[in-house]
Amino acid sequence: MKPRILQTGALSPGLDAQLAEEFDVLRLWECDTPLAALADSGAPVRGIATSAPVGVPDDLLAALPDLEVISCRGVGLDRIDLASCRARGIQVAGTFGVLSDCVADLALGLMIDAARRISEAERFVRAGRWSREKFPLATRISGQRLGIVGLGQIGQAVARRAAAFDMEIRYTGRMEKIGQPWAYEDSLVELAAWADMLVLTVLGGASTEGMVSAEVLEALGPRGYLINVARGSVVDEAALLGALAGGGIAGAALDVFADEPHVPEAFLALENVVLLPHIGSGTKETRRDMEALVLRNLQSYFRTGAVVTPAPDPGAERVPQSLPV
Ligand code: 8YV
Repeated sequence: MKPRILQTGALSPGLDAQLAEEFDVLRLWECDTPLAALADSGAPVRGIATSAPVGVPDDLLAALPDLEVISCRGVGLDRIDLASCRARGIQVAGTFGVLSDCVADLALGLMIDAARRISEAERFVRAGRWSREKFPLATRISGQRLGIVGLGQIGQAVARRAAAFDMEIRYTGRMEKIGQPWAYEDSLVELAAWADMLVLTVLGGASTEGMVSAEVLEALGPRGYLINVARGSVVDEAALLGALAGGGIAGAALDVFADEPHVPEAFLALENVVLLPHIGSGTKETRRDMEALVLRNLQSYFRTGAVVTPAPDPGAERVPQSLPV
């Protein structure tokens, strides 16, 4: 008999089909009343396939007493209660190792875009302004100072790329990483004060919520740029809007927002911010690899009792979630 799993939302036509072939899948997003559907679901639900932006709502987790494994497409597991999974012996897997390059590529793209004003210049040409006006000078990124917040796999991939631009690199995080060539700075405010560009690659969740505060932005200063490819929750968005509108920082480039897919209206009116719809891992190649790993983690669990790419130790890093009513 195929193991019964629950899928929180559509992932991709290919992966959805593969999951349906290997498992007895309860497609939660197609149920009008999800919790009631669980009650009538027949065999006990032993696994979940989900994605990072959806995670596993707390009331869903609580409603699945037989759950053994969660396989998540993505590495940001801040929407899954890892501590309670651990307490219940539920294995949680993310797609670690296959998306770092893509997210780091995008971070570099955003650094260059923000400083060289690429998106703004493109809007300028499209608006037919080139024949009448001069586009203002931008800022060089080669040789500038880069502060990385969170030197995990993605942060390190950003650092390696930035080194090729002769950037001077420092980082901050929960602790100094032994064996890294980059200088560690334990204060985020100090790092921001030193840096020309601050790139966020840190985990989301309670421990990092709002850590890029008005004080950090003030330290970054009127010549500084903020790049966020981590989680919107890491930044105090109201403070960022104020800093961008008032010249407190030079510019920003954001792939993530606190309440996706809603982007605060005030950002749209600003020229000095690049806005993207959370596309860090959004390439055909990386999504293919992520999806293969979502499937492999479930297959491996049901064949051997262990997922392939487990979540690292849980902190209290999560946002409380609930199912839509
Ligand atoms: C998402 C992400 O997985 O890895 C993460 O934490 O946020 C992304 O890669 C992606 O949006 C697809 O769900």
